[in-house]
Amino acid sequence: MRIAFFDSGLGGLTVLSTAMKRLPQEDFLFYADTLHVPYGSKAAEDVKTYIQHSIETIMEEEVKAIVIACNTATSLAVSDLRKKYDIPIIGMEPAVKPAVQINRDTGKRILVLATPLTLKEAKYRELVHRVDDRHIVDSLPLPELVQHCEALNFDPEVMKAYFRSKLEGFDLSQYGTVVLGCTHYPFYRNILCDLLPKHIRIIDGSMGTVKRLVEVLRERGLLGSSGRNDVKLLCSGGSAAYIQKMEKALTIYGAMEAG
Ligand code: DGN
Repeated sequence: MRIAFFDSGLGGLTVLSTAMKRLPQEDFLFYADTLHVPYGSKAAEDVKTYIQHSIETIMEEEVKAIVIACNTATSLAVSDLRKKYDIPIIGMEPAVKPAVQINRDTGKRILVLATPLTLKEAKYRELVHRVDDRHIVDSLPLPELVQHCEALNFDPEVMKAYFRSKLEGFDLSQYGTVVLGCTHYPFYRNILCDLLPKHIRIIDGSMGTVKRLVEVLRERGLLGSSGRNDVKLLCSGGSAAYIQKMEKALTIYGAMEAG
């Protein structure tokens, strides 16, 4: 059986890509709710309905676990989904906890980049409240970045100009870590790396999520040994053009990671 990954669009491919490297003997399914991307600037109740439909579609396939490879969808729906389904459901959250640990003794601040919806949700506020005892976490919504990614806008100069405009007003010398709190954003890691002062470390939640996935599969005796690292790509609306776009994005990200 396959391990399913779900996102509104291309972002979750960054998590899938990490999982494919870590779990070469598994097969995967990736479902993008492309009819409704982006989630991050829509009404929470509408997005919950889209997520529910997407999960129902995924459950029609033979899957043994679902990774909600989307911070926005996790913050809105993961608890309800866990109540409803028996198979393991692994969620994501912005990597605030590791960022606080990294900066515990540096005297530097942390900047979390995410969608407006993720940053607005109680789950995020509770997370920050729980781990940010020294009040060093700031956040910045990037409402346009998911659309840039969906349009495969990876031109370094155009995107650097976008990030510069968003980061205007931040004294970056004060920051030690930037957290990519949306699974679309790691597509821009290299561009951000070029742009940000060299002392800033950029982290995301993929590794932590995949580590949790492996633990859960192991606990439940679900780790595979005969998979071929095969990926089945699906999307709402079933557009062949979007499936091609997903293939292209996965290749772009794989090359970025390798380089
Ligand atoms: N990739 C999603 C996330 O991690 O929040 C955002 C997707 C969206 O539709 N905004």
